[in-house]
Amino acid sequence: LLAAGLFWMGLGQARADAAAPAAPPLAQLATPATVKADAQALFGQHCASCHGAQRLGAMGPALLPESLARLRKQEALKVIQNGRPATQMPAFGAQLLPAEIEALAALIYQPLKPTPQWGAADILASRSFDAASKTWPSVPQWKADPMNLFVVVEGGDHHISLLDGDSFEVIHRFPSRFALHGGPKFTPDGRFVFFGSRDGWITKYDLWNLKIVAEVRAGLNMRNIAVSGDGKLVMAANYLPHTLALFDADLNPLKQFAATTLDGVQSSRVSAVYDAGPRRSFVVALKDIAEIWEISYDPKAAAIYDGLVHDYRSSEAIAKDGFLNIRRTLLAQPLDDFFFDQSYAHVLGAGRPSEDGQGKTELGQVVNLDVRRSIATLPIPGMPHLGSGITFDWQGRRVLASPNLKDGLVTVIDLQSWKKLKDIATPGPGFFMRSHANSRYAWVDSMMSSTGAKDTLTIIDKQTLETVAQVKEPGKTLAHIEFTKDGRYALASVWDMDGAIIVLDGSSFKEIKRLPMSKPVGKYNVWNKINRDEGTSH
Ligand code: DHE
Repeated sequence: LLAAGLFWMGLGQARADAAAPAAPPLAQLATPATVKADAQALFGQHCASCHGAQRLGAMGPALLPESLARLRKQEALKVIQNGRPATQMPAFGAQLLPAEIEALAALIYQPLKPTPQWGAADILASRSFDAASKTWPSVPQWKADPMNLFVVVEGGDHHISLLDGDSFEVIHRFPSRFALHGGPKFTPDGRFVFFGSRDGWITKYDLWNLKIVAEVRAGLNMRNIAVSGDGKLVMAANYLPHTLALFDADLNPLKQFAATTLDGVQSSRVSAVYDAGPRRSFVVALKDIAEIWEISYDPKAAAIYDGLVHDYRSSEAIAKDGFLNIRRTLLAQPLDDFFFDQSYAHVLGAGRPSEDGQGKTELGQVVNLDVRRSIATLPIPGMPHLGSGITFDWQGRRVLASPNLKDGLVTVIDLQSWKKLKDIATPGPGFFMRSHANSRYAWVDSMMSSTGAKDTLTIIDKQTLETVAQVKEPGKTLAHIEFTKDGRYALASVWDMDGAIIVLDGSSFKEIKRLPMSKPVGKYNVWNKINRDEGTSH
């Protein structure tokens, strides 16, 4: 069979599905009870060659409950029936009986027993590395400002486009791993970028030579990756297995951390890992354990670090001084998503309601990483998306503004008193918020709206905290802003299979240019990222 691509393609999928051939009404599909189909045998025959015999993924993505958490069963049936446009997933409607399709769809939501492992040997065996990369020129092999480059993740057909942030022309386009998620991470010189996929693949790409340097599979279901401030280490956060995996800059595996309580009794999915560059540490949120972790790569151990990073697995010296070991802060409840203040001493975090709906996680927490405890609660209603927060100065104080996944509002919080200054109404719940140190305005989407406001970007004046304008793309999902290096232009995504990047003037909000893109889920400006601009995500 051809390589397949069954996976939820993210928000805005409805349109892509509309383009696919119509599925028969689901009521016509026989249930497994009426026709006995051997799902395991069918999987082996039709799916295993691309998705792996164990459903762990191969050329196609993994088909495990963990990776399908966001794909409704009805959608899965449709994809098996009709295939997936713009991917290599073929349609099985003509070859399989409806009951067989149902049986396959049911199978892929069954957890694997025993739970699949992905240990050091698997990680090592998955790694590829282009040894010639050491000889590639250390200057860009293209003409444009390498600092004003945008890396655009096109989720529709799983490609990356590199966009010149001055001419707004595409310099290069190449295929990515399936379903990248989260922000790509850059080395401090802006030369290399690391991408993380939901299936656990990390790709290191040389932006100056337009080639892949190395790849490794860090886990089976991954959340995100972080690159150390010095560009020497890469950390991956996994849901499956319950681990963090550490690599050197060429993706040689260095160490795995089991995500468990200190006594090892309870294990947890890892929600996210971020680099706290100024603290020289990774900070880690755990989904199922009420702890936040800090893992230091502080060069107090510089001699050891620089000399031994490639073979420190054998070095006991490192284990002694806390270097690359877990420092736990105990919390009242787990954090799902968080944000650093400018000093990086504080983590502003929020949980999520538990999956059984019983969890009470309405309030955010402020955790001081030095005193190692929660020092305040944040008065934020709904479900703040703190990971998308931005900071700026307002009337002589530093404030944080965060969108909200549940309510149509942006909450502004004083970063000294931790008090709420204002809720700014937006037409619907938003996912991403952005500004730039040079821009007077902050932009937020309403892409979580269920009442038709997905097409609206709201522009807020950072000085008055008032809404000053809206930009609309009627009937579409308009989301995720990133600014040019100088903060003059804001780039927004039309989140469609035949979508676009729209370049908008950052002051007049007028459209300057439109570039066709395949569901450009996110875009990242090299300069803003490596300089940790206050208006962008970290
Ligand atoms: Fe994301 C970033 C978690 C669903 C697109 N998302 C992140 C990060 C986390 C996260 C922890 C920060 C990673 C980083 O940059 O290092 N995302 C989650 C979820 O928990 C959630 C709600 C559920 C899930 O299925 O994981 C979720 N995310 C989505 C989507 O449905 C989105 C809209 C589409 C998609 O492609 O999956 C989506 N997430 C993004 C994007 C970023 C991101 C584009 C990077 C934002 C940035 O500008 O840095």
